[in-house]
Amino acid sequence: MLQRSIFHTALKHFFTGGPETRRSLPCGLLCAFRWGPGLFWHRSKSSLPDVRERTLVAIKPDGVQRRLVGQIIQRFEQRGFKLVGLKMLQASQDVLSEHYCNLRTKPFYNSLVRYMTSGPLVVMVWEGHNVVQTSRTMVGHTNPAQAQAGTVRGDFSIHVSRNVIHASDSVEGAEKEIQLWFQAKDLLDWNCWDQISTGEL
Ligand code: DAT
Ligand code: MG
Repeated sequence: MLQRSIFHTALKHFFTGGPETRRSLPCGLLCAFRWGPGLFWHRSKSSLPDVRERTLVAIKPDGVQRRLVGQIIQRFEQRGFKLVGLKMLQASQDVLSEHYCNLRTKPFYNSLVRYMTSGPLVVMVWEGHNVVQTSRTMVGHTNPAQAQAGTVRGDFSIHVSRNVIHASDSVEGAEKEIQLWFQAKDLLDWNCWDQISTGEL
């Protein structure tokens, strides 16, 4: 229906307009038919800011052992974020000492590294508007005893030394952590079909 009215309007301009119009119209018409109503839908909309923001989320060995991977991924998917990288791995001491470099002097550092190397991790990169801050809210307080119900730590954990999940705490931190855990070629740029309903205003 929309295409038919575009066609009629275009024809009218073709016969009533000048030579310029006659030269450019066939190209415009081709585009209209090629892209259809989607072109016009997109034109009237603008994207949310920072839809390409990314963060690193890791399910720690206790989360994997307790088979919480599916439930945790589901929370991020349901929230509207886009998964752009995912892998399961056994972390090395080297990567962990880089990842937790600001905690090396803490008394719990050695036991933290022992715990983080005790079994596989599931490491992910999630993308979307405000994903860094929103993920931190979804993950909850570092100490699960203080984490709100409804957060991952508040629902699945009782002690700071077994707090199930990691999420980057700033955009700059996320960039560093993503580079540490992933190679650029392992992150996928793909288009979500629900982008228009979740990411455009
Ligand atoms: P977060 O993971 O919320 O960013 P963080 O960066 O301060 O918290 O600490 C990294 C991890 O170190 C945390 O997830 C669990 C562990 N940790 C922090 N404080 C601890 C403590 N007091 N005792 C034992 N482990 C602790
Ligand atoms: Mg941290």
